[in-house]
Amino acid sequence: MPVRGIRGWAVAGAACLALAGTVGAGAPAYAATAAKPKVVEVADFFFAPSAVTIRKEGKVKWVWAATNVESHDVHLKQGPKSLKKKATYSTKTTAVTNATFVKAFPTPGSYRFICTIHPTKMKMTVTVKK
Ligand SMILES: [Cu+2]
Repeated sequence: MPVRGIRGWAVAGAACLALAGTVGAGAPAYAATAAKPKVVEVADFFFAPSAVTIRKEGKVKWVWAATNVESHDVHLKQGPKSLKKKATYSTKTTAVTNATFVKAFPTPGSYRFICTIHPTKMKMTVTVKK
């Protein structure tokens, strides 16, 4: 009986892991702890959504819209004071379509992004929770 009891707990634990793995349908179980990036569309002439909140270490993925006719970039206008390597939070080039930009955010705080070509129209914020 004691042996059966231990096995019972092991099965329950495995079931929890399996459940966590189903969050990203079809994703391998080992990816269960890696959160999917929040996707932000880079369009003519807006970011959508214009504000996202992620957990510390979370990621944002900017995806340029296929319907764009204008060039856009992603540029960090202002980030937390403690942020290192601020420059890596901006794209090095502009793109019209067929571009993505993925960035991880290990430093909590508020990040303001703009498109340098359309700085008054295209603004967004990323809030990284502690
Ligand atoms: Cu733009």
